[in-house]
Amino acid sequence: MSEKLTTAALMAKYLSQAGIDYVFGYPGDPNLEFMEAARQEGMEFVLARREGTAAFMADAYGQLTGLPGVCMSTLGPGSTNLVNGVACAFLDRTPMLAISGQMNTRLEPIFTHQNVDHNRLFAPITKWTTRMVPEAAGTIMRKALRVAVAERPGPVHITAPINVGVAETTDSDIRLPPMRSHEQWLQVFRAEGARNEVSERLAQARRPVIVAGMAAVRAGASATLRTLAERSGTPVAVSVKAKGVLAEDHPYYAGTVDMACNALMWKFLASSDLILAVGFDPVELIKAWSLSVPVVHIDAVPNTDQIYPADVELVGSISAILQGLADGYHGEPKWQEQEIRAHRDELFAAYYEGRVRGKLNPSDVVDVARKCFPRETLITMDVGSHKILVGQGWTAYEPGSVLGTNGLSAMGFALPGAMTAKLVQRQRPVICFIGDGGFAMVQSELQLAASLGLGVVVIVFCDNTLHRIEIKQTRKNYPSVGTRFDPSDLVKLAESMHCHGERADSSSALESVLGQASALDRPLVIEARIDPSQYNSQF
Ligand SMILES: Cc1ncc(C[n+]2csc(CCOP(=O)(O)OP(=O)(O)O)c2C)c(N)n1
Repeated sequence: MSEKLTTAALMAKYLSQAGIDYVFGYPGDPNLEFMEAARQEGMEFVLARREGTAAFMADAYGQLTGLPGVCMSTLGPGSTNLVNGVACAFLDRTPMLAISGQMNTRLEPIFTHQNVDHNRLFAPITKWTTRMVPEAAGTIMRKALRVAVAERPGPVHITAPINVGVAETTDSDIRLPPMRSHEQWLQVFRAEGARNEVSERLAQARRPVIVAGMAAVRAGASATLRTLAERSGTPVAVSVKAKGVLAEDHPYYAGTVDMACNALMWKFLASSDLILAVGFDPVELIKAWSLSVPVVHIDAVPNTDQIYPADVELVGSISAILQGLADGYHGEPKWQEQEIRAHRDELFAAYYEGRVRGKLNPSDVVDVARKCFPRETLITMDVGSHKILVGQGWTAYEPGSVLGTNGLSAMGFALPGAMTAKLVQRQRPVICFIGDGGFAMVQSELQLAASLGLGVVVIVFCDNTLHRIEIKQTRKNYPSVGTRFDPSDLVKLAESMHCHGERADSSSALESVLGQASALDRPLVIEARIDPSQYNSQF
C-alpha cells in the first residue's frame, strides 16, 4: 500500500530519490511546504539573491550532473524573474525542473494581485509546463523528470498552488524513470544499411572533418570520437559547448567553431568534402550554416532543425554509431597530423593578432590563467567579446570542463555557473571569465558565494564598455550611445562582500595574483584592466 504523503512531500521525495541534492531558489509563502519537505529529505536550499541567478545555478547543476537542476520561485514577480534562466536551459538543452508557487486554486481564476498565468508564461520556454494536482502528483513528477532528461533535454515547469502542497496525494508511488546516462535507455544503433552507406562515404572522402557538438558530450562519446578520429585520420572541430570532448592538445583537434577567428574555421570546413556532424546542435551556431559540403547527421535525435541539409542520418546512441564507423574503417588516415597542425598554427596566429605591446590584452588573460591553473580546471564563460575569445583560446582537456550559455547566450550566467560548479565539485579549481557588463548584472551573488565558502576565481574583463555591442555600433559609424559605463572599484566591491579582491593591468601582475590563488576559502575577484583593441582583429 502506498504511504500517506502530502503533495509537497511526494515532490521532494521524488527529487531526492532521483539523486538531486540542491534546490536553488527564492521563496514566497506558496513555497514553504515544499521547502520544508525538501529540507526533511536532506536537500540543501541555496538562496540566490534573485530568481534569475537561481535558475542559472540550476542550469549549471544540470550541465554538470546530467540530472535536472531544480529552481524555485514564488508566484508573479518571482516567476517572471525566473524566466531568463529557464529560457537558458531551454535553448542550451539543460535538464531542469522549475517549480513556481501559486495562489490558492480557488482564487487563481478570479483574483488579480500578483496573478500571472504561469503556464502561459513558461509555455514557449519549456518542454512541458503544468500544474501540480494532488490526485496525479506521482505521475506528474515521473513525467516531469523523464521529459526533462530525454533527448534533447530541457526545462519542465510545474506550478504548485499554496493549497496543493499541504493536500494529501492519492498518487504517491515513487517510480523513477531512467534518469542518468541516456546510453541506458537509448536504443542502440542497429541500422546496418545506413551505417554501411556512411562507412562507404567516409572511405570515399578525401578530406572529411568531424564537427562535434554538445550532444556528443551528453552521450559520453569522447572515447569513441577519439577512436574514430585516430583510426580514420579525421580532424575534429568542436562547438564551444563541446570543448574538451577531444583534448585540445590532441593532434587531431582542429579548433572551435563560431568563436574568435570564425571566418578561418568556416574556410577550413568549406575545404572539406564530407562533414560528420556528431551531436552537433544547430542552436550553437551564431552564424547561419553556409556550406555546400555534404553532411552526415549523427545524433540521438533526427535532423528536424534542417539548418543544414543531410541526406543520411544515423540516429541512436552516438557512441555506438561512432564505434561502428571506427570498426568499419580500414583505409589510410585521411589527413596527416602536420596538415592539421598547419591549420591550427594559422588559426592561432590569427587569434593572437592585434595585441598591444605593454597592455593587458584579452588573450594574455586567457594565457596567464591557463598557465597558472592545472589541466582539470573547470571554467565558465559569460557572454560578450571575452567569451568569443575565451571560447577559442582556452585549452580544454576534458568534456564538461567549459560551462556557458550559447543557445540563449544570456549575460550573467558565468558567476552563478561557477558557484554551482564549485558547490558540486569542491576539489576542482574553478575560474569564472566574465565581462564587466555581465558581472554588474550578478555581482550581488558574491555574498552568497562567500557565505558558502566557494573559492572560485572570478576574472572580470574590465574595459568599461559592453564591448560586443559597441564594436558593432562603431562599425556602423555610430557614436557609443548606451554602451559605455563608469568603472567600478571591484576590489572594494569584493571586500565589501567578504571576498578577496585584486586588480591587475599587466600579464605579470595577473600572474602574480593567480600564482597565489590556490586553496581559496572564498571567491577571489580580479579586476583585469584590459585593453580591448585586440578584439577588433578577431571578429
Ligand atoms: C541578458 C542579456 N542582455 C543583453 C545581451 C546582448 N549582449 C551581448 S554581448 C553584450 C555585451 C557584454 O558586455 P560585457 O559583459 O562587458 O562583455 P564584453 O563584450 O565587454 O566582453 C550584450 C549587451 C545579452 N546577450 N544578454
